[in-house]
Amino acid sequence: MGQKRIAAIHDISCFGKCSLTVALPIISAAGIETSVIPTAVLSTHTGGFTGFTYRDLTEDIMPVVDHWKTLDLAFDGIYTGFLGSFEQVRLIEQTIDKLKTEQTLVIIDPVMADNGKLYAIFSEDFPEEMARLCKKADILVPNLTEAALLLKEPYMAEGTYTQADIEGLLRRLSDLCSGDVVLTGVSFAPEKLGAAVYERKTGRAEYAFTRRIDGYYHGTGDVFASAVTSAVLNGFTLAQSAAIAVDFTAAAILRTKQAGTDIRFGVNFEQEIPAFLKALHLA
Ligand code: PXL
Repeated sequence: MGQKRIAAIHDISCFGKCSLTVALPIISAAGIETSVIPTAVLSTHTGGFTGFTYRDLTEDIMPVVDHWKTLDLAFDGIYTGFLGSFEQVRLIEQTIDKLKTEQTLVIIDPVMADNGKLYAIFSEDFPEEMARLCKKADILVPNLTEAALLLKEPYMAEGTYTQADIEGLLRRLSDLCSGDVVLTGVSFAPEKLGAAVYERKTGRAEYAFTRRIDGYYHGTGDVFASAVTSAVLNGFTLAQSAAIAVDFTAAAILRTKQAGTDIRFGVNFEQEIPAFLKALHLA
């Protein structure tokens, strides 16, 4: 069987483990060739650090795509995350149009917000732009804050929503993208946290929960979405993929918490890769 290939389109945050420094090792470890389009190079991610450098690579995106087009490359997946500007969002829409074929699964993590708040670097009109890109997703992977912003609905804080609320949100997100949805940060009980999955073809919602580990660790959304991407491209159902990704992410967070690491420094997903590969039946 031929090896699967994806294009991962994110920034490189040189320190702090998120975006490409997470996507590349995780998806590669899962046996998938991971081509990259770096959208920017930062000294660190923007979550909790000040004074970080930011080298914008917007001008390089389309020349990379156009060169790839001359090579007749086929992609089984296109996976996008953090995008730094309106222009980048538009260029990634064009990139998907150029690189996607019938076999390509488009996975979009609309990175822009958490805990009820838009990240400070984005303007209030950014979510509308991101919502347009999300229409191209076969699998959309937002958290609850991003879901609310994409749908222009009030954010539902934990403890204020029911299962019916979540399932309504899943359906509206699926209508937005005409695809499947994995919604992260869902909790119906204080000691459990996880993801809700909606497959458009069955119209059914499923859940994957794990024991909650207190503390907000940076980059966990990228670890999760990279793991979902890895599992789906290895042939697992979306619900199975979400369960594998929830377990992998939670194990990495627990290991990091036990080590007492600064929450800005990212999670120790590297030492959970052997268990992740076992869950994927690759080891
Ligand atoms: O983890 C998402 C992410 C990716 N890249 C950059 C970020 C963030 C979140 O803040 O700042 C540069």
